[in-house]
Amino acid sequence: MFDAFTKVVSQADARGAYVTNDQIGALNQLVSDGNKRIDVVNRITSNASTIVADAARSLFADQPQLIAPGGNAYTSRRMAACLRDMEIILRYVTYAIFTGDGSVMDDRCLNGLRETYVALGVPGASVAQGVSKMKQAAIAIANDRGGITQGDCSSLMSELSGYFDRAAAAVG
Ligand code: PEB
Repeated sequence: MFDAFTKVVSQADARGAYVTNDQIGALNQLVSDGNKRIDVVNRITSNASTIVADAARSLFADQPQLIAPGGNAYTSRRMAACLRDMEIILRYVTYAIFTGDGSVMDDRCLNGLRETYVALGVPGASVAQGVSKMKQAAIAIANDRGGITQGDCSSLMSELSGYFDRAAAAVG
């Protein structure tokens, strides 16, 4: 499990090299944009249940077979498991955006998840769809220009979007 700093150190160490000026520059930028990053984590974290519930509602509207008898979210037990899974994935996305590195999400959430879903008979493509719906909702909330100091969040938003895409691609 890395963050943006330990990832750079680990890669430099593997090459037996010093950290480069470019790497220092990039990390410096990360520090100076740190408040934006923390605001993003804060906004997603404090709206997590809305993000999950809205994405799930929209997923079930698109794929009503999931909640029909025999579907993978039919019975409250499976529905609860589904909402929980979406919440787990969202939580790991917040860790990734917080640390500026996706390895915690890869190692502790996505690794083997596809195989788990295959074994359970849960449709991975539907989970991926749910993740991409969470992405829309999370970005709308994180990128809301209201009530916050104005600044450029485009690279942060594309980084955030990338973590959701990575999670969706891991199961879809
Ligand atoms: C992954 N999900 C489920 C299970 C596990 C995970 C290990 C089996 C054990 C259980 O039921 O609790 N657990 C989850 C995860 C991590 C972890 C992400 C990461 C660290 O430890 N059903 C749907 C949707 C989808 C869904 C498509 C979007 O219709 C999910 C939500 N996951 C779902 C369902 C089950 C499940 C389990 C329905 C229960 C399957 C079953 O028991 O029939």
